[in-house]
Amino acid sequence: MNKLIWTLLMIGLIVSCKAPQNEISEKQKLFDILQSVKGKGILFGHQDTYAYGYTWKDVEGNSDVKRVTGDYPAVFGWELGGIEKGVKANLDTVSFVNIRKYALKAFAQGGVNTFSWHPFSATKRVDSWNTTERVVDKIIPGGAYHEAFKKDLDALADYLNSIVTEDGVKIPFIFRPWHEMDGTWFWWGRTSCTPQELKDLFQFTVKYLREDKGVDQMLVAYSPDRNFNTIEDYLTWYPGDEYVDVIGMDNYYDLYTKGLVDEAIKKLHVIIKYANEKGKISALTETGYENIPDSTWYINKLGVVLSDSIVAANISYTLVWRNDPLKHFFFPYPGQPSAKYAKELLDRDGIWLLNDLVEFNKQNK
Ligand code: BMA
Repeated sequence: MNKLIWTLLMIGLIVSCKAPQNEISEKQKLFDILQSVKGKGILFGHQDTYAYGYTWKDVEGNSDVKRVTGDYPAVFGWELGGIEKGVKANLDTVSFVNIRKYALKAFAQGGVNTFSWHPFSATKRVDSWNTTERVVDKIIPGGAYHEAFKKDLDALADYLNSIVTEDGVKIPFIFRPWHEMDGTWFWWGRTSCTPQELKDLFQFTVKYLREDKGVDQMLVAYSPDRNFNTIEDYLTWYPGDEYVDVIGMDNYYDLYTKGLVDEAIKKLHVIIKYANEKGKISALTETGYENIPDSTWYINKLGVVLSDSIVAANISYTLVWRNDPLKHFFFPYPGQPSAKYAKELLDRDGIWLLNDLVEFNKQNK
């Protein structure tokens, strides 16, 4: 056989052995699920739900959402702050070994995982809330600490790529970097860098993770806080459609006792419109009321927002923050005065916990 034919045969063999071109990636499957739940159910999420809650920590199968409602949340939030320092536990003392275990479990059960990241700076290793020095201009390309920042991303990527099932599947997730940049409390907030610097940081982060580190199982969420009225305001720091899958908003303030839920609804309408025009997901990526001083909050605040007809027809998920016992919790525990209201909301047809999502996916196969 001449050499050319032999070479062509070998190429043919290699191509035919590769996974079929039309096989859907885990990331695409996750995106499709988030799209297809639109108008049917809003997935309910909770940060750190398996890790700890009211008077317990790392108890197999436990979750305050489960204790109150009988089911797990459909969206599982986890925090990666600290991974860049090479330490064993995140800044909330949850070990990275456990976070991997929890995220794998959530995936195996049919849930959606999302990661937030409150990193320590690559400059002087100050925490995310320390705004005494400018950090962003020093870590973006061209900055004096850019190489140091790349090392932080290496650690992050290695960890994300280590969350692999026994069958070798890198589990898909939503990554939500540089959130609440319209606030002033983080070193990447609006008073600590320019919109362009934030865009550079966001773009570099996503590109480097995807292209250099092979983190291709990741959807990306853009999540400013509530400081916008128009789409122009909202997009001030937006890195571009090619970098973002989830058009999000964090919003605690408008849902406080003195807040105006109508404001939250209006802002969700703004992001929903943009997400729909661009074929993206929209979500209320973080909310809650610390220690739930208003026992009816889940019905009279969150419930009102989620039952607005445009919101109900369009957003894919929402997530309440973590349950650090007594002083910093956002979901009730059994007996806490708001527990019955939270259950009432989560029992509604249009608000989905894990079993609702699993059932839906079975029927959609
Ligand atoms: C914040 C607070 C902090 C926590 C951080 C990262 O909103 O809950 O206590 O360290 O998130 O989870």
